[in-house]
Amino acid sequence: MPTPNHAQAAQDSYFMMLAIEQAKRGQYTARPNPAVGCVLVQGSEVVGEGFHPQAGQPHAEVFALKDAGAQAVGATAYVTLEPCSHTGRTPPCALALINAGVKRVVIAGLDPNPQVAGSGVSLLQEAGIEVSVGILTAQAEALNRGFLKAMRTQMPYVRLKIATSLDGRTAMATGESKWITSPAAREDVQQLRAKSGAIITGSATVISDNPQLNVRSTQLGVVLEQIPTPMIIVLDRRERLSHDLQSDYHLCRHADTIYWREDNLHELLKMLVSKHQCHEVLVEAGASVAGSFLSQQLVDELIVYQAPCVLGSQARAMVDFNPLSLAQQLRFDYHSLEKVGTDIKLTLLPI
Ligand code: AOF
Ligand code: ZN
Repeated sequence: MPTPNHAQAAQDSYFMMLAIEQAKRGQYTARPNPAVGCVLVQGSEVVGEGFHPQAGQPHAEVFALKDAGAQAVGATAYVTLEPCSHTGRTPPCALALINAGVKRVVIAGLDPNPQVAGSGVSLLQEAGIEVSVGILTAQAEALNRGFLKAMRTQMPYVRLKIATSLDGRTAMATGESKWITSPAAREDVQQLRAKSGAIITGSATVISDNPQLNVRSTQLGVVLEQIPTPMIIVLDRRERLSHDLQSDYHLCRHADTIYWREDNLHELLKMLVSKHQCHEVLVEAGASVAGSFLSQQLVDELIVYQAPCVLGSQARAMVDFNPLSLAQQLRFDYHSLEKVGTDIKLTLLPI
């Protein structure tokens, strides 16, 4: 027989899992705000659910309270992020929970936003509400890698995506690369783009592939119009895409394309957070850009879609990077491995 404490821990994890499922509903649309979910529970019954759909709209707690109505009195609230204590685009959620008569609040993790950062918890506790923090923290945080990193470090969370052959090649020597990976793998990339505030590419990729780099999937579970369009950053140090040439390419007709003509990628990333609130950034480019990001240790997550084909030793390598000895190698941890269509998707974390 589990002790009452174990029973409560199991119940807390279960309802937090439901709150995380709610949060996921906002994962492509809430930015630059975090994706947050909330579930209200009376005894062992869910009486209200909500998530934060879009910046400017009410927060998760407000939707859940509205859903519960009078049943919020005496309920336990499960929230995937510390309820806010500030008046931003919307009034403080901690106050809404207090005013609704919620008895206990269970929180996955604190909100590192300096305007909140523990003061949501204090506000609740001062009102006599029991607060528990730290339930399924890792799972909840996985939904908001960019928001959390940006709030803590003013740098975005950077994903580098590369599509390769089994022998790690990304194109033939001629540049021909359409297509190495399967349609299912390319569809999977749509999720990465949809999460990103900005997509970074290089002028060489624009010139050789004329990519669209847009979000166009109808399989994301949300209406496309609700997904904020990612900004496009073209790294163009050598000004290969002069003003005259720009209109020849898909990307250049995109309203939010920035041509970055300086060399400092760290500055670019910092600027994307401070000026544009881009908390998650996706790099989709060629070997030279990939090499720059990796060797400057600017990558948080490397995603490799690997197709089961061999392109041979004349084909292009996946990263321009020439270590002088084995000691200078780039190394990663395998985080996950998944079959996507006929390919595999490797997610790696640099060490
Ligand atoms: C919550 N519940 O569902 C979310 C929170 O400008 P606002 O009013 O939308 O506030 C945005 C900030 O509120 C955001 O930066 C983050 O700190 C917090 N997000 N808080 O209590 C929610 N989305
Ligand atoms: Zn709030």
